[in-house]
Amino acid sequence: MSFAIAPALAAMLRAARNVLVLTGAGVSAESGVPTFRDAQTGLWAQFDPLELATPRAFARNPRLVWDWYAWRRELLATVAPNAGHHALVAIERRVPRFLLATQNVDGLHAAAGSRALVELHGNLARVICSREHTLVSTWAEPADGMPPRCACGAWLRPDVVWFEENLPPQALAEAQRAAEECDLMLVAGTAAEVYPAAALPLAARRAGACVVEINPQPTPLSGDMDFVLRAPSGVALPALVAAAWP
Ligand code: BV8
Repeated sequence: MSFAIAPALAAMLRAARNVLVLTGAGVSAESGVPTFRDAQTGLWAQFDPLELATPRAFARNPRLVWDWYAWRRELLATVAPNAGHHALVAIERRVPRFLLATQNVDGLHAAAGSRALVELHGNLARVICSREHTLVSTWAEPADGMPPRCACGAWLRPDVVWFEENLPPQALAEAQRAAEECDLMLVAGTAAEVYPAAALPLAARRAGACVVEINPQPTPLSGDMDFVLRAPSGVALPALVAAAWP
C-alpha cells in the first residue's frame, strides 16, 4: 500500500535541522502489539488497562497486576519492529539533530536501531524492586499467590510509569527541551490523551515547529497539525522517508 506525501512536507523533512518524534502504542500495532486502548485479548479483555496500570491496582491486587505484565512481557518475545520503526531509524541517520520520545514500553524502537531515544513511560522488559527501584534480572516463582519478592522482601514490579506516577525527570526534560528547539515534529501512533507526553506537540507548535500527525484516526491534536497523514505508521513513515530522500 503506497501513500502520497505532499511535496512541501517531503521538502520540510529533507531540510529539517532538528527533528523530534513522539510515538505511542499505534506505532507497534503493525508488529502485533495490542494498542493500549484496544480491548485486551483473552483473560485481560475484562480489564481496563487504565485501571490496571496504577499503584492502587498493584496494592489492591498485586498478583493480578504482576500477571498482566508477565503476559505482556511474554507477548513481546514474539514480536519484531515493523517498517514504521525502521523508517524512524532512517530519519535519525539523515538529520543533523534527532530525538525519539516514546510512550511505548515494548522496547521495539531500540530493537529497530533507534539510538537517540527516551522511554517516557519506562520499559516492560525491565523488572525492579518496588521499594528500592533497583533492577532485578532473576527471581523465584512465588508459591504464595503474590508477586516474586526482592532480596529485601519487597514485591517486584515492572519498570514502567503507572498513572499518577511521575515520568523519569531526565527523559521528560530532554523531550520538553527538544519540543522547544525542533523545527519539525512527527507525532505517530498516539491518541494524544495521556499527559504530560500529549503536551509535547502543542509545545513544539507554540515554539514554531512544523507538526505532523501520523494516525489512521483523528485525535484531539488533529486540528492543530500542519500536516496529517491518515494512514498506518508502517505505511506513512516509509512513504515519508522515500519522498524526502528519493
Ligand atoms: C503524571 C506505562 C504527575 C504503563 C503508561 C488524575 C489523577 C492523576 C493523574 C492524572 C489525572 N488526570 C490526568 C492525569 C495525568 C495522567 C493522564 O494523562 N491520564 C489520562 C488517562 C487522562 N498522567 C499520568 O498519571 C502520568 N503521570 O501525570 O504524573 C502526577 C503525579 C501524581 C498525581 C497526578 C499527577 C503518567 C502517565 C503514564 C502512564 N503509563 N504506560 C503500561 O503501559 O502499562 S501510559 C499508556 O498510554 C502507554 O504508555 C501508551 O503508550 C499511553 C498512551 O496511549 P497511546 O500510546 O496513545 O495508545 P492508545 O492505545 O491510547 O492509542 C493508540 C493510537 O494509535 C490511536 O490513536 C490509534 O488510532 C492509533 N493507531 C492504531 N493503529 C495505528 C495507529 N497509529 C499509527 N499506525 C497504526 N497502525
